[in-house]
Amino acid sequence: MRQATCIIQKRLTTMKWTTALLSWLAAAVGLHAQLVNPGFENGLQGWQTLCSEGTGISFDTAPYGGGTMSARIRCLGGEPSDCWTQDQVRPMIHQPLTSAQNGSVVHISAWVKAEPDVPGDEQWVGAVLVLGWLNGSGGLQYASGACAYVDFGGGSTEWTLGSLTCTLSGFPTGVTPMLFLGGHAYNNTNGHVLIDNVHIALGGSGTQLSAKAWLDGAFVPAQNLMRDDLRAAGLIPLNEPNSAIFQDGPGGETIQPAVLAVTGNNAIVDWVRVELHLGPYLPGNSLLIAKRNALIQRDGDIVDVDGVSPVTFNTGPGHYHVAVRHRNHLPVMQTNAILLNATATTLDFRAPGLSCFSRPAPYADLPRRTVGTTRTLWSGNVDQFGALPRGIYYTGLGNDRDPILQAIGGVSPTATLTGYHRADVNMDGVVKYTGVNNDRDLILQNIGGVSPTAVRYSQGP
Ligand SMILES: [Ca+2]
Ligand SMILES: [Ca+2]
Ligand SMILES: [Ca+2]
Repeated sequence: MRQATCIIQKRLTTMKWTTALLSWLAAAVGLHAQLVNPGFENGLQGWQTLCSEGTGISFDTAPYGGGTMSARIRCLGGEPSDCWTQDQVRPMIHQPLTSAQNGSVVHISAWVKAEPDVPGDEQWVGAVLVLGWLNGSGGLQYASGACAYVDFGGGSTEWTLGSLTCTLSGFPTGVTPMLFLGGHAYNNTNGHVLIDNVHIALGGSGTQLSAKAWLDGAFVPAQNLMRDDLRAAGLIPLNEPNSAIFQDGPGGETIQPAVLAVTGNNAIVDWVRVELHLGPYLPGNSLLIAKRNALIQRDGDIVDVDGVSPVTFNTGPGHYHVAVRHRNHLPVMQTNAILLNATATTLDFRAPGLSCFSRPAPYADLPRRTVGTTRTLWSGNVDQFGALPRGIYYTGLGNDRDPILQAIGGVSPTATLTGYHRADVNMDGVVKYTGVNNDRDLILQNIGGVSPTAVRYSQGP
């Protein structure tokens, strides 16, 4: 077995210009764990390479959600000598890992695809990731350990998610940790690796977010507020209900009773879940880095368990996709990863201009509901699991309507039930199947209002 070599070419910028740009960006926006041009939409801008001009990187079509371009790196193709470095590490593209140091936990994800020259050889073609540094003569160097030299996905002609979480160690004093990416072909194969959407986050704590959203079930357009009937009736639990509903953990967030005494625009409507994801190009196929069970106010502010502060996550700075979940709404996730750190960033899921994930056909659907000039999370997802693909169903096995009838006893459709229940779609504290303000009609309305077999597909993670 011999190793093949991938060669790359810096195409759009000179090294000096790239370095100047990085320095300027770092100063301008307080760069932390942020890669420049992580999706190769500007070619190799922001990326550096050890190779000379004229070698083999090109650009190819991107995966769904990856923009229009990906980096396509040649393996085994007439490599110039300066593309070789010590230890036979093949040439790679690289960027500094701003803010990272020994002891830093690093989460990295990227989309990877193998393109073997001979069909069927894809199992031997994959991406390689190195966390290292440039030595005194400008060559690649790396320490041993989990963060050093990693096979990073590929092996398939389909786009797949490569990911790594590790702790940096062995970096000499004074060097800048660098992320290097390239390809690797084994077993006498030739080909390319395609790479896109390289995302990075650092571990730690204290990352903050000020998100805003509307829950459609509680939203009252005439008031431009959500109703807080659950709070007013004393029905909101002091312990987060989400971990049991979403069947994950650890959760355990609690609130003090005084938080639920606040009235007016900042009154608490309910619990929600906010999640930080890395590297998705399809909903349901991303890497969950951190989550927090939080509260949502009548005016849409999503706040931490004190009822007023931005939500704080148990992770460090990074380039995240933010998702919001609620126990009887469809989740939503924004498309363009944003930089989050210890200074709260605002993200408004009510804004029409915010791009949110949608699946490719045949499960493409509006990720949010349009209400006048604003956007809400779709209500009526009473059963968060149920029928597949996940979504809001009115009929069939695992639909979201039957749980309403079951909640009120399953016999008399005119019965009602007071309390904190997922079947209470409009969040007024009463589960109701027929009559004025019932919870069933909203489901029919949200699947389109015409055909009861229509489905509103979930576009969330
Ligand atoms: Ca791209
Ligand atoms: Ca459902
Ligand atoms: Ca209700």
